[in-house]
Amino acid sequence: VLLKSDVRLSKFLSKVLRHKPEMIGLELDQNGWVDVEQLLMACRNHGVPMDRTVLERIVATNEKRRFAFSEDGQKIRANQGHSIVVDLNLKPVQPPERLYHGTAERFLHSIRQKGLVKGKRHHVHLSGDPDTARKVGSRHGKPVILVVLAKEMHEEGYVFFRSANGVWLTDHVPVRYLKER
Ligand code: HQG
Repeated sequence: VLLKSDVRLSKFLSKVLRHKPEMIGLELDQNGWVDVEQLLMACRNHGVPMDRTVLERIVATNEKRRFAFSEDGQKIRANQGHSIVVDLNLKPVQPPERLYHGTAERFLHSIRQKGLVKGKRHHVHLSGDPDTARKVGSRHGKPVILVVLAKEMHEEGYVFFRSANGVWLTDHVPVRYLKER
C-alpha cells in the first residue's frame, strides 16, 4: 500500500538526495551516497522524523525506484535526476532503435532550435516507451511526445546511459535526431 505520507517523504528525499542535501546539513559523497543513519538523524533534526522501517518501505514501494541502498545497506542514494554533481558510475549502453521524450507544447519552439538540452540536470532524460514519456511531459503542461532516433545517434557516436531505475540518459539530442509524431 502506498501511504500518502510516504509520497510526501519520497518527495522530501528526492529534494535532499538529488538537489539540496545541505538543506538538512548533509553532504553526499562523490557517488551520491549518504550514510543511512546520518540521513535518518538529519531528517529527524529537521522536523521530518522517519525510521529505518519507513525508509525501507519508501525505497521498496517507490513506483519509479527513485532510490537505492548500497549493497551493505549502510548507504542510500537517488538513482537519477540530480542537479548537484555526483558520479553514478553509469556504463555506456546501446539504446534501442527509438526512445521517447515527453515534453510540453510550450517548449517545442525552443526544442526545434536547440534540440533537447539537459538544463540543470546531468542529462537529458528519455523514456523507453511513449506512455511513460507522456506522463513525464504532463508534469510541464500539455504533453507532446517526441521520438528520438536513438540507434542512429548511437551509431554516430553519441553515448547513452541507463539509470538503475530504467531511465535513458544522454547529454544532448540535436534536432536532426528528433521526430514529432
Ligand atoms: C525541456 C522525472 C526548452 C524538457 C521524470 C523538459 C524524468 C527544453 C524540461 C525526470 C529544451 C526539463 C526528468 C529546449 C528540453 N528548450 N525546453 N531546448 N530541451 N527542454 O523536469 O525530462 O519523477 O528537468 O522537455 O520522470 O521533464 O523526478 O526534465 O520538459 O525521468 O523521478 O525542459 O524527472 O522523474 O524538465 O524530467 P526536467 P524532464 P522524477
